[in-house]
Amino acid sequence: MRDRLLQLLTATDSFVSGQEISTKLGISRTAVWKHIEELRKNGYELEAVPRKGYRLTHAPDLASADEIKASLHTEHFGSSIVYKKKVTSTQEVAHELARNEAEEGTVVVAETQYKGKGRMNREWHSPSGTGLWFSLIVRPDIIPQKAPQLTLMTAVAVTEGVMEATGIQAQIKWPNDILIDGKKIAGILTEMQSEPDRVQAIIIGIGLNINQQVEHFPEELLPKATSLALENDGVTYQRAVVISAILKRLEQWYLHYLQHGFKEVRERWESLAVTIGRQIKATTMKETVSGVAEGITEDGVLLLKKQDGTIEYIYSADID
Ligand code: BT5
Repeated sequence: MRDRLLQLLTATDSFVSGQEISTKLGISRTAVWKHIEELRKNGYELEAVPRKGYRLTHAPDLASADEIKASLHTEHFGSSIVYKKKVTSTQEVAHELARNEAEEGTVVVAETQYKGKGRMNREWHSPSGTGLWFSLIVRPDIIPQKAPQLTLMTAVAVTEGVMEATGIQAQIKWPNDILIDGKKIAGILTEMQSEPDRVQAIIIGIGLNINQQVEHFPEELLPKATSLALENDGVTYQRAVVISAILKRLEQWYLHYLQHGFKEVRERWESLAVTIGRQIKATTMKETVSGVAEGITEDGVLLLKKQDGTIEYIYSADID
């Protein structure tokens, strides 16, 4: 009920009458008033004028299920949202849900993670109430070898979602970083539950720095990380609106991918990537290789053209 009420109030800058709310939500005028009071207790500011109705003047920055649903325009991504104040990692919660048959499109979102993780068990810094730390469960009918394509698809969706919600130009760094002006704003971690020849579930984890100010970052991250607020003169964003934009893009790209395959995802990825066409250094588990990033393969493998003209296939590495 609360998400539908919020949807009505956020859809317009002007007043919504108590009668209209009562009719649209199928509840009494007294119930409307009670819900409005409840919103006020949660930090919403509403103007109430007799015979005109209610007008939302301020919404707090919350990323709970109700707030997200109020701004969400998807078919099924986010139709089930599990919201937690504090978790080890949203990936862990989502894995558990996926093992217990959670439906495709389920989203786990947390205010903070105390064991937020990156690739290869690196740490993901997730200070409370500042960013978006969430995991999405999908169940594509694909072979496990194709799963890396979903990391690249997610990078495209996050980049587009960020640009749409904020107007700030973002770029992709292979394979899973989103950058603004060369600094990391988001990271993606895709993990899989599968049988030998079939994917059962893919858990797409996304960490996006939104409202952190300088003091929220540990010193070692400051030179290489940023937040949307820092890129916007310290002015903060509504996290629910940003996640809704990302989920919308994710759903669109995912449906496109299932229907038409990886080709257009790959083209879009290459057009948004900073890495392509540049001289880079790829540090893999066993060596460091330098060359020009030529593009990616159908499987999301990075193609690196070395000075002697030969092509090196980079499956997993850190790029400088
Ligand atoms: C990633 O790994 O970039 C994937 C991060 C995925 C995080 C999400 S949050 C929701 C879900 N639940 C989880 O537990 N994880 C996912 P990688 O490419 O390995 O980058 C990790 C490195 O990024 C670290 O070693 C730091 O250098 C840096 N880093 C850590 N926290 C950061 C932050 N908040 N912003 C920018 N950089 C960060």
